[in-house]
Amino acid sequence: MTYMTPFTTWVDLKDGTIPNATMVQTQRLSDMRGLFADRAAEAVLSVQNPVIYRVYNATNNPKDEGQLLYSTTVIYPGKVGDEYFMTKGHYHAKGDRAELYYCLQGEGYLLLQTPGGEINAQAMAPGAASYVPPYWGHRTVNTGPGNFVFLAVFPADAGYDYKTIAERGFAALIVARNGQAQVVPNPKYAARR
Ligand code: S6P
Ligand code: ZN
Repeated sequence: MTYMTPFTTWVDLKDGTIPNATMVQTQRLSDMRGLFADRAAEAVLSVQNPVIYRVYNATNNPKDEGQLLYSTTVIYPGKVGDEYFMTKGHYHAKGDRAELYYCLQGEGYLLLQTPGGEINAQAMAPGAASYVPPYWGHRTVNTGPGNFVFLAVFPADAGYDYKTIAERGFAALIVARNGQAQVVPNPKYAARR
């Protein structure tokens, strides 16, 4: 038996970055084509092509059963039309793998849905430890004026299914109505038949 060496990764609490990240993924509007509901607003903003969020991966742990991965996500403030900046959203490729999100900065929502289209929205602010149970698709949304930052811890073999959400969307959107964040039904959601 060879034992893996324990280690510590530091998160910069000022901004949620991981200075020694093993990988940083930058997602611009152009990487999220068709995910925001308002296509006309998307087209206007695509000239600027803003960075919507970054993911700072903390480890290179092997993607084996029993291992964990963790990362921070920084979602920048902004809207496409009246829909707040958000992550792409995914189901885990191994659907039974759960996940924990711990909010470090800002305000936003963890938006979840079952494969059948049941929606759940968890409000998050610093200190919120929000649980993604097995089988729930999940996306995070920045509804605040500053960055929204959280730490995610998940089984290393969870994997990603982005296709289902790219094809069907989420059953709900989080939009600004009179300056307030509201969870509203997505008229374009393609329910499973
Ligand atoms: C991974 C975990 C997060 C997200 C990240 C970006 O299981 O849920 O680290 O990957 O918040 O979201 P997305 O939908 O682009 O992967
Ligand atoms: Zn996940």
